[in-house]
Amino acid sequence: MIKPDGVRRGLTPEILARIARKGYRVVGLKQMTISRQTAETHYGEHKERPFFGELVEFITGGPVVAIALEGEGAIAGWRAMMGATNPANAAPGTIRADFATTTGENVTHGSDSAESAERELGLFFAAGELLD
Ligand code: DAT
Ligand code: MG
Repeated sequence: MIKPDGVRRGLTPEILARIARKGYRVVGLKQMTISRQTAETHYGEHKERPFFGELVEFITGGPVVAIALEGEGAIAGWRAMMGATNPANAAPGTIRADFATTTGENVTHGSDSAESAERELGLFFAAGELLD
């Protein structure tokens, strides 16, 4: 997902270009504004954390671009392309190192496991919106 800061800053084409260069196939793509309820479900694992309220405000605060990627090792590979959660710790050349300065607004999201990917794809896409 391209988060609201990335969309607002016009980074969508740059990020899609990186995905294309890497070779992942885009099987779903849509710009959308996430409801509060969907955001709270999406980030449910963090609901006891002190930053949860801010996180939900941020992610619902403007349109995001939800992207369903397909490819060998795409889950770990996309997380590697994003870099560490805190941009200060992200390796040079990663999206978060190149485009972000704060953990709270770190430009992109990526599912962290097959189970999360399945759950998150279900939150953001209806079955008919994904290519076979
Ligand atoms: P990731 O997005 O790398 O999977 P995460 O699941 O630990 O990281 O956290 C989800 C998001 O929550 C993260 O992208 C930004 C925000 N976040 C995490 N830790 C934070 C912190 N200490 N302060 C503020 N926001 C934080
Ligand atoms: Mg996470």
